[in-house]
Amino acid sequence: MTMPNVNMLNSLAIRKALAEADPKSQELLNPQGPTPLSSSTSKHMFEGTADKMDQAMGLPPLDAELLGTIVCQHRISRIKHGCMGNSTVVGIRFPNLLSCLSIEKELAVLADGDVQKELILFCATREEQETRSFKVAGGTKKPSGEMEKGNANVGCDLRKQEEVMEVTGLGLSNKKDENFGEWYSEVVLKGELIEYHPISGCYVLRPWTMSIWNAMKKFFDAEIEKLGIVDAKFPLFVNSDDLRREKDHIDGFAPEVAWVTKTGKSDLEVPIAIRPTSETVMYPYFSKWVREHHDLPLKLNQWCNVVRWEFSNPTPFIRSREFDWQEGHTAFATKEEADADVEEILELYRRIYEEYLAVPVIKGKKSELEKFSGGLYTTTVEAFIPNTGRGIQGATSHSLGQNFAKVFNINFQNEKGEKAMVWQNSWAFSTRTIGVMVMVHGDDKGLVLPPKVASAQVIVVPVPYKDADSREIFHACTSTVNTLKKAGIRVLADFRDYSPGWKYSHWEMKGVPLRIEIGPKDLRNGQVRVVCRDNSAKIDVPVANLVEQVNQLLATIQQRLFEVAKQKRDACTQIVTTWDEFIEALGQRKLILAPWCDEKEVEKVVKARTRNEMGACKTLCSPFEQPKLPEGTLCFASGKIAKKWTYWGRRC
Ligand code: 87F
Repeated sequence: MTMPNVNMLNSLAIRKALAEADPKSQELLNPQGPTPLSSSTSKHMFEGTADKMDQAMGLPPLDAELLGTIVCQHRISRIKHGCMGNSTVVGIRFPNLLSCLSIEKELAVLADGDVQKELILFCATREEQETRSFKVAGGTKKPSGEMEKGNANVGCDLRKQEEVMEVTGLGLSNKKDENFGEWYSEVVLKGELIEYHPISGCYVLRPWTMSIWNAMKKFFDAEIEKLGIVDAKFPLFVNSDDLRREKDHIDGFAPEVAWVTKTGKSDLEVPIAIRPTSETVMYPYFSKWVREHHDLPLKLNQWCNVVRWEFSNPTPFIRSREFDWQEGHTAFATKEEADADVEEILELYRRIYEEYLAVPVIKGKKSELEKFSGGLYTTTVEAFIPNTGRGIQGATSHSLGQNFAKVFNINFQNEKGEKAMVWQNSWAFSTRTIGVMVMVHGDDKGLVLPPKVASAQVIVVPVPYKDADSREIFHACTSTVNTLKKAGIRVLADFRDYSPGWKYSHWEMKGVPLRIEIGPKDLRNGQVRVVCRDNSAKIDVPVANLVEQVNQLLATIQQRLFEVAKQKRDACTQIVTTWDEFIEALGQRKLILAPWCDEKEVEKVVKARTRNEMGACKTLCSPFEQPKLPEGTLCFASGKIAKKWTYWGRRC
């Protein structure tokens, strides 16, 4: 017997079932009136067959009235109908979750997003052996203000799709090259990195994120300990007088500071700021603790969250109103020591990006316009996102000079017995690192995690076959997990009652670097099949060499991710020497390297002249590694003598 067209059949069968149960529901599903039912969808066609299948699968009988039978994904299902408050309820028995997807989409379309016409689908699956419910209309709305421009945000529709796809493992609905912003939103949500929160710009960081963050934290903690930097914890709140003490510092940032103005029903006499950064929280204590040269250097680090009330489009990890970071604050007796600290920390940031996240960065110095206004100079690691053609500041290490020391009276008696002011630095990297990593490596199947930061480096999936002994396969999986664990490899096995294909998609979405599949043939041959997440390469590995080969493959993936990302970035880099070349390269979304006179006013002019719908072009940094600048080379923008090569681009 040939199966009728699945989509058409779903629609017709639902209409028929609902019409029979409740004439009003026909209106709901088809405002134009009833749809004639083709003979192939006759209610009686499959009668009895579904019950037999249920029995064979050991499913309990459905206790609602049987209204119809449909064919979905070549499987036989049963449809039931009822009411729940304002909602129309459709109960469908499916043998598996996959078969539920097409019908659910159909219902979503018919319900047309109208909450009054909310449809709830109940689906008993073979995998779950229980009823699941999906809202196919209405759904949880994202906080307002996160839907604009359809860029890095997810709306109701996406949320709805997500509910469907999460259980079906069918993957992403946006492609990285076609719809980058939406692709990113989907990946961070479905990769189980974040969850949305009702307050716009705030996100739940899920365990999958925190393990990435903790891998970086572990590295950084060990390195700063070697440098004699110690941890401290300062309060979340800033006294408003302290916040305003360093005027240069706070002026430009004031609109982003969040204030506590009330407790319960009473207004606070003096509002309290929530830390956007901790200079003004910490430095009154620096002033107290530093008395003479033996108290120096003072080198503190704190891991904490900060709040900056951003007004531009919030994007998970990249631009959020609350984020986690480490902030380091150091004070020295001499400028030389302070300069060395700025450099040492910047090198650690480079290593986090390049060695852990496999993201190439450029180390350099910020222009006067782009530096932290409260400091002397700012150094940075700059990343680039080829898909958007935008640069992104990865982490910064600032020389504060003596600006804050003056304002907060951080003085000491030097070796000669004279009064002197300290030299200070501050530096930070934040959870933005994770967003950059996702943007650089993710693909159309989801996250791609570098092995060094992946919570699970290997996922083991049993692939049982009908006639084969599944117990033996499960046993081989467990022993694979134990062997790898013993060798210090982070490994999980997925023994859930889903199909292997579903599990593949699920763990690909979550970006696990290696998948090990074990089926009957592998058992017979004393091997396992290893699949690389980044390039889909498949390798049969003898069980005897497992640990060695897995370690090797993880190292290869780590390296390959970096190399591929670097090649892509380099392919987007354009050297220009004239204004016309500059504008052309900007239009092509390039990372631009140009000879520059290093004048603040000239940067302002370039920014103004490139301000269009894509956003103004800024300096990203002047790289420490400077290409040769032949004498007499002119600035691409002003025509004056160029002082240095500088990277320019639009910013994320
Ligand atoms: C927003 C509101 C208030 C950035 C802000 O980069 C103040 C600020 O001071 C602010 N946004 N900044 C600059 C932060 C400088 C700095 N502080 C410690 C760092 C690294 C670590």
